[in-house]
Amino acid sequence: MSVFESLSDRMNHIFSKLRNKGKLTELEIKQAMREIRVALLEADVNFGVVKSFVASVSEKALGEDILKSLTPAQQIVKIVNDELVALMGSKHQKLAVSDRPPTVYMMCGLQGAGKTTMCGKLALYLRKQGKKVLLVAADVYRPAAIQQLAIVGKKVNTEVFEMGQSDPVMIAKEGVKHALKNGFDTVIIDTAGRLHIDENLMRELINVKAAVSPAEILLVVDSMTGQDAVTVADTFNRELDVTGVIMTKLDGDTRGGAALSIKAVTGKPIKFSGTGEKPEDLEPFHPDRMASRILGMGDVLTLIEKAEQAFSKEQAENLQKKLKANSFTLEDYLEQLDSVKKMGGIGDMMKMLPGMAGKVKSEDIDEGKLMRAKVIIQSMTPKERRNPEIIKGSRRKRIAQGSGTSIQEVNQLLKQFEMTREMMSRMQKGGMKGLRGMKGMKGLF
Ligand SMILES: Nc1nc2c(ncn2[C@@H]2O[C@H](COP(=O)(O)OP(=O)(O)O)[C@@H](O)[C@H]2O)c(=O)[nH]1
Ligand SMILES: [Mg+2]
Repeated sequence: MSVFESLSDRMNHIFSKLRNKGKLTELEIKQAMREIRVALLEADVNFGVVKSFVASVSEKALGEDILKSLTPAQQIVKIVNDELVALMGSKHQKLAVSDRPPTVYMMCGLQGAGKTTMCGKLALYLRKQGKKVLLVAADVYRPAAIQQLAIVGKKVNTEVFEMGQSDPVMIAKEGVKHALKNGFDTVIIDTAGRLHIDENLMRELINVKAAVSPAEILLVVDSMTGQDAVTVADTFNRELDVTGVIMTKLDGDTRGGAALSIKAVTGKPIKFSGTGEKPEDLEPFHPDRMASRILGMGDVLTLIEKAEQAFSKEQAENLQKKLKANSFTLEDYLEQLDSVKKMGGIGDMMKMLPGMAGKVKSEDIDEGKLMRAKVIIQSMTPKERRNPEIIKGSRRKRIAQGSGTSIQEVNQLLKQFEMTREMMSRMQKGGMKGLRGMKGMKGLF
């Protein structure tokens, strides 16, 4: 399951009912608005947010031009889309950068929200943009927390500044000094959390803030905690005047209520989301792309960005040449399967394709199948991999035996390969549009 999956399902259902009707009466539109309201509440969106959202969509949807229009359903989808985008903050908000280096980002949030993990993700993200990043360990209450940041830093090849369990305010200051002296242009400060908001914690954070004047105070909240995350965000924001929110564990949040409520409740934008435990599992938060996902229109831009990260440039160019020459082989397919794995698995990818969000369920996607596909291809001779058409009956049997699979599975893999080849050559010619109308995408993997 991924974030917004159930909301996306509901929305799709509501809109497909509208589409089937053609012209709409006022009553039918009102009924749809009620259904949207229920869908949002079930997605755990803040009650007040739902109320004003539905009021605003209703007002526009019940306008004269929609009632008279020949394609009212489409126009209502557009209205809902625009309102969702506005609700989540309209545009992607980039991280601020200080005029005078170093730029300091201070993380805050409750214990377990994902601050330390996010420090590593941000460090990696910023390093890829050419920044020289220093991590500072200012969560001093547990020795394990400093150790954890040290491990995170090592994973992403980033220096960690620590002074053991001394005063967090002093550590933050010394960290910034260390950055200045050693040519780091960006400092990320990891701070302590508590299980609940408490006064001492807030005071400490306020002191750290005063000591280092951060360019951003980034509040990390766990999206799986739903409306609690919204309350926490509201409180932290009142005390600390944060500059942005980072929603973690979006991969485990099927409802998305917090992501949809936080901007409206706190007035502060979501800047990033965390989508897994690995350092690469970070996505800049784009309200328009999120709205697209909710409405089942896919998020091709994020997909392309992920692909760019996973495939090297040469790999992509090579692939293009092969597709043009029609010489895409099972060897290339094997390479592709590996890249797909790097991109975070097939399930997440497929859901970003237009029209697939409501159709592909996580349960449908069997990552084990991906592994078996690899084993099957590895059991073929190089000649077979390059000329899949020679793989007939006896060869199929040998391959099945060699890979510990069945002939059916070998057949299936060859069929998938053919389909992938077709899909890619269609994309090559007509972009994503070329995929429309292509049958059997669902069974692809
Ligand atoms: N699935 C998932 N787990 C995450 C994500 N971010 C953090 N975690 C996990 O959440 C737990 C707490 O994270 P940590 O960074 O130690 O939280 P902190 O107490 O705020 O520093 C760890 O087990 C992380 O691996 C995320 O985006 N997705
Ligand atoms: Mg931590």
